[in-house]
Amino acid sequence: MQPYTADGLKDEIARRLQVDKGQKLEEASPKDVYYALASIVHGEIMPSWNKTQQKYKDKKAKQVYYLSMEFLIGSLIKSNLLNCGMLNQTIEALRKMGFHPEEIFAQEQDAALGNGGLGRLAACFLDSLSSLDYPGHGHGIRYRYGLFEQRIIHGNQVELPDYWLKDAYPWENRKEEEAILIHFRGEVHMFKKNDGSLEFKHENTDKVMAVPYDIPVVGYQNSTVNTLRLWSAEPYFPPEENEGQEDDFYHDLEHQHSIEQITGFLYPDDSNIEGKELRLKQQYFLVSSSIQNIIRQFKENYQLPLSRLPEKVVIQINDTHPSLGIPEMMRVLMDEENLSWDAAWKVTTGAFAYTNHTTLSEALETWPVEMTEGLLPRIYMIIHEINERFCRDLWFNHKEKREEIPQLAVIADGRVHMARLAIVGSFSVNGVARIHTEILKNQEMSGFYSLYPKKFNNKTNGITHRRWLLQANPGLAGLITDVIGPNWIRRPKQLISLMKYTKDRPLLEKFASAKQQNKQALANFIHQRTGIAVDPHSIFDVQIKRLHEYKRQLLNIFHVIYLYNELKDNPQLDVVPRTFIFGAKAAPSYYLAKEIIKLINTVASIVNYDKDVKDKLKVIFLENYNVSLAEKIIPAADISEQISTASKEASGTGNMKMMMNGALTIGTMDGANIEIHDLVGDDNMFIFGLSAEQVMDYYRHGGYSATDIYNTDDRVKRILDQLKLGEFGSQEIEFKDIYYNILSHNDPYFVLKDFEPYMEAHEIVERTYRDTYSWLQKSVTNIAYSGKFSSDHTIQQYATGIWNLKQFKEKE
Ligand code: 26Q
Repeated sequence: MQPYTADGLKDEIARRLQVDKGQKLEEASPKDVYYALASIVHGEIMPSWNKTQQKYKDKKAKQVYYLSMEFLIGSLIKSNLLNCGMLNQTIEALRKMGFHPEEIFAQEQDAALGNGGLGRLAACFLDSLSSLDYPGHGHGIRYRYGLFEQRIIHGNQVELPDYWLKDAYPWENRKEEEAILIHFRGEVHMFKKNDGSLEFKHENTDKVMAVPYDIPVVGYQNSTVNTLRLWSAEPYFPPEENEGQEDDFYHDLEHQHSIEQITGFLYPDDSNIEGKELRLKQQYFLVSSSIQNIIRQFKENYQLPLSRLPEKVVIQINDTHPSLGIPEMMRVLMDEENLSWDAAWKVTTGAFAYTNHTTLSEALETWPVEMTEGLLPRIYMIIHEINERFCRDLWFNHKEKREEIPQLAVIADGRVHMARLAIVGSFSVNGVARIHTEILKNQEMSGFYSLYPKKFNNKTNGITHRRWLLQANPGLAGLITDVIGPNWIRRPKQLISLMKYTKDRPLLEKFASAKQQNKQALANFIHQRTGIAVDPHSIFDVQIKRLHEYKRQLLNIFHVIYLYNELKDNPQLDVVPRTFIFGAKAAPSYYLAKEIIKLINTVASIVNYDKDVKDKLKVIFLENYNVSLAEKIIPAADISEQISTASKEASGTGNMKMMMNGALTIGTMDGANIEIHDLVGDDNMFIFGLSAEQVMDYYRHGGYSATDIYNTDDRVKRILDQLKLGEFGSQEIEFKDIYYNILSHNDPYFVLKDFEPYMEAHEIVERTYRDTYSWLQKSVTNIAYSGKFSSDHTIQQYATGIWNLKQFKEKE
């Protein structure tokens, strides 16, 4: 890519404004400048993009396709500039032009095409694939509406539509000529062919066009540009029916509308999922487009028989959401390419690999047989056959499994079990953190593990250190480079060299000052957004993630209420000032989660204006938590709250982001917290609470009574009574449902059970913070060990352990 100087860039922006819009620089709005800049960057990316794709073709490289219903990519302008090596010049050019660079960058709408961890993971993986020169692409859906925008009104979450495509999206290229036809409903007819084999014809179908929009995925200063291909649903007009249809105008409009609905919006829930038919349509739409596309490209580019597809193609499915890709590949290979069942099965199971992201039973996908069969009759036949053959194999070849067949069958209780389909149809099944994979193997999926022990493997999640450190925290990143040189940027594990400096006091001061600047910036932002002045020298205690009972934001706010009560009783109490920062969206239909949001906001509205606790305690709920907001909060965090009920959080990735930015974790032994603990130990994080084994034991044998704790711990009783009696806010605002959920449902997430150890852990946090020097040592230790959680490392593990994929480093 051609390096621009700041002046060159400035001239080019001015020239584009003139040529494209007839504008002088003085007349240009921040949005005009953003578009001019994005078009320059896109122009820079284009040649490398074409070259990369041509190289893959010429060299017949093996490629990985990451299929996901979600890609939470956020904003791309800064990361594209960074990866093209243009970020510093751009910042300088914009300043010279009299603009605030961040204001220009903020013109881009976040692409919120995901709910949370799973979607963001997919985005980090794409960044690492390109940055490590792996031939790897994403396939997803171009939702017209992304995850809802959250407003907090009188403490309540209100959802607004996220019409992110209102203004043109500068990074996408529509590829109409590569559109693919998708079939729903219709009838399947069976014929006997001359050789005696059966032929299936799927007829009278509802047809939908899948039109791809390609977004470049730019590697970090390496000229590799892969593709994120997002599919959009459009009506299909058969060539012969193009004219003379005026009669049906309104009928056609209605039809068109119902088709465009398929890619209309992202479903906003990530647990307690409802089996809505439109969601199933979306899933099949994604996999049918992607699989047909993959097979078409394989035939065009490789000149190999389809039996050899697994040598050149591997398909990773992000949870079970794309698991219909398995029967879809069978369909294409048999019905369109004339492979036998056995040959098609060998190809399919050689190409698919499945990642599981949850053990929560509410979040495991199953679809009613009637719905599946009605919408996808041919696909259902194939799933049925997969199930028959699988169950027959169990019956005849695994006699010890006969009794377990109902728990293993792909179709059971009138439903299709997607995780079972994914396991049976894939050569690899992985969990996303060590403990999560162990739970899959030994509990949730033990029946399958004993059947296919070699399929199961762990791939601990990771995050891209380029976005989450280099780009989001330039102050800290610059300091690190000053200390250990720039090699950590390409080799993040080299952050470990920082361990040589943990006793260097003057240097630790510099780390402190980098953090302080970020805290000041966040304090300014909070003031501008909420009107509340927070003390930038207080401990910034951060919990940012989707709102879920198992993530236990409730435990956090109970701690806040406890501190508040203490300060009310004794306003002179000597405490280190704290600012509790929350960001969380609740699924719109998740009542209790919304009540917890209301509670946090209600507590905030009392605490923040109470003179007795002034300067000692602040509670900030930042609305509309998204990728861009995360980039502002994470660099400023002192404490990272990772307090899920042990065994429930598959991995977590926010924990890694905050660690990499020098925050200390307070957390349970759950998900990737355990692997953070492996690295930094008890001295450098605050572990508390029940272990996963204890939690699972309680579930199995009972034995814990929430009421006992309520009756014996005065602090707990006081808090719960305050909720019940409406002591927070007015009498109208009371939190009886939270109260009863804990006491009548026996506290299913062990909030009361872990209350005491959590309070103790927070006391240790406070004591540790008072010793600035020791705190800084721990902070730098966390940064030093965080390189292992770069998604570069994770992707290397996928590439060698599952995909058998080679880095494609071919010099021009
Ligand atoms: C499924 C069917 C119908 C509607 C919605 C869904 C659906 C959508 C999203 C189900 C689940 C999700 C998202 C799950 C998720 O984000 N899981 C998180 O994945 C992270 C990456 O592996 C982990 O770090 C987190 O621990 C896990 O909670």
